[in-house]
Amino acid sequence: MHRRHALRLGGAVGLAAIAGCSSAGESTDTKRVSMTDDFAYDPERVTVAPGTTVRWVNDDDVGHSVTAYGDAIPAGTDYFASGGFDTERAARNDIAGGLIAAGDAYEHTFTTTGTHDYFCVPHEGSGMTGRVIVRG
Ligand SMILES: [Cu+2]
Repeated sequence: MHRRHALRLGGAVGLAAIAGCSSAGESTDTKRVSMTDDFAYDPERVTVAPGTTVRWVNDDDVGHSVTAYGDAIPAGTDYFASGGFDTERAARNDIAGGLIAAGDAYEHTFTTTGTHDYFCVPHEGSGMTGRVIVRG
């Protein structure tokens, strides 16, 4: 969809169309969170409806992870972490394996209502933490 707009329109008009296209493409089913160069998730806290996919995009030039706190997600919900780890411990033990490279993204679809707290393994000490609240 973006490519089609880009081909049809050139220059600044094309860029504006792409920008408009992009925001229109972010339906209520997807929420974008940026990983920024101040070691932060932006927005740090999002509230979404069940079934929403949160897409974390690394807009920084160093790697970051999205790693759930195993004891700060709703009981019975699947653990989530970039790198596909099953536990927080496994994610902490393989820092490199969970890193999202510059420009890359990680997605997780939230189905369970409640609060989901997560952090970046290498930058937790710098306060790089975030929260997804799923509210029906
Ligand atoms: Cu980080």
